[in-house]
Amino acid sequence: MKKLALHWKIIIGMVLGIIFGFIMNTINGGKGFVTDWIAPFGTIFINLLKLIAVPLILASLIKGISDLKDISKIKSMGLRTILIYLGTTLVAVIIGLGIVNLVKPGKGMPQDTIEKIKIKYANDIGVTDKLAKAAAQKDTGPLQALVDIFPSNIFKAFAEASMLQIIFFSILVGICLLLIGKKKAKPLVKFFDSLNEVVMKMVDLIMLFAPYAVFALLANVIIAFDDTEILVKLLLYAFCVVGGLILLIGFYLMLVTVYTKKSPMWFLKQISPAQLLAFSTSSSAATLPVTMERVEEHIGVDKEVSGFVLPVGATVNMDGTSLYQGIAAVFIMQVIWPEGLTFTNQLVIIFTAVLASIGSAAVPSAGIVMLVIVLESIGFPAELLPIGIALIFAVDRPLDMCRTVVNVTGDATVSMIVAKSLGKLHDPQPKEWDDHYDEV
Ligand code: DAS
Repeated sequence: MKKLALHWKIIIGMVLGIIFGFIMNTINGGKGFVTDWIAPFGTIFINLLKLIAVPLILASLIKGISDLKDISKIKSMGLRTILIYLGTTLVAVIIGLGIVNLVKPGKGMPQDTIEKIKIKYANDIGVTDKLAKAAAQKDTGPLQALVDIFPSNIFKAFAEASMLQIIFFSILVGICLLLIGKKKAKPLVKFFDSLNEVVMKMVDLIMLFAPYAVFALLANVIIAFDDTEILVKLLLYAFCVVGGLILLIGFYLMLVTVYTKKSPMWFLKQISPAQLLAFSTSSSAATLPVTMERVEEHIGVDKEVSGFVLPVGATVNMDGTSLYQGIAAVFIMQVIWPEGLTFTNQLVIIFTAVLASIGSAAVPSAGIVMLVIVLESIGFPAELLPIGIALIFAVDRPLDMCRTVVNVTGDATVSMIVAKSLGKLHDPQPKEWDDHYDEV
């Protein structure tokens, strides 16, 4: 039998994980079995991906920049990346606000449903924890995000996986390697060249484990669902978010087709393993090594572009999250604060959702923490915040999985556009290993 391509193996692992999770939900002690004996394999997989993210960013950025013919390209790449990222995030929020104002999923929610949600979730640790994280983030100064880019100790930045600090350091090293001249730079350039190859090989090896890991991750998500009654009441809201995310993917495919002249179906096929992992892990950061491997080796974006655009994107560009924040903020107001539904407030939501996506961490449920900041920006009553977050909490994990797929797809799209604009998008030459794990 022809060996199955990687994305089919992952899809089979996901489907079996979902079925297994539902079966375990019906068996006495099944949830405990999944938690104790299955879920850890998903955690191991995410740990391995996070393990290689830092060396991968370091090696691909330093190698990429030290290969550049002149430094001016870095400024132009940085400017294009930030401007395109802000543009796609703005489109995302506007799509979200358009849908939620059209469909009005929060209109007429029965009071008894609101009461049930309030009793069940308003004091849930998941909600209070997000409120506390948002409060901590709010207390920082206006330029804290800028200050946080500059590390005082690079080993601390590595230890904490502070993406923007690692990116800053990598760019600084890459530029200095260019400035000291090829002869003096050669030993370090060779080192980072080899490090990049080694880490890319680690991605291949780790991905062999992916189908089994997604089985564990999805089974663990399914056993967490125990509130189908409230989930049904939130379906219209969930459909607004998923519908908006699908429209946003369509927007990306239009950009890929118009700007890079590549087939949108070809693009989706190449990026699909990263999308499937984003869905399974709900973490752009954990998916980053696979996104980089797919974009570089299967889509043909040069390292110096992917090594900059993708880590920056995983950190500051979360279009799926921004779209979700627009919808969630208006949905919550439709249900418990209709007086806040003014045009001005919706303009403020656009502005703060774009900024909030820059502040969101690329980890599961980061979007909810930033949603609190978006709500506070429009003067949402503090005493209603726990109820507001509780309203969307029950259905947030599957929506987080979906919006993470879009975050990753958006980053890959922008990396193609920036590469094309700099003449750094070439026909991919997948390594000989690809037939080993992936016959795309
Ligand atoms: N899970 C986040 C990510 O990793 C997105 C979110 O929480 O909205 O992209």
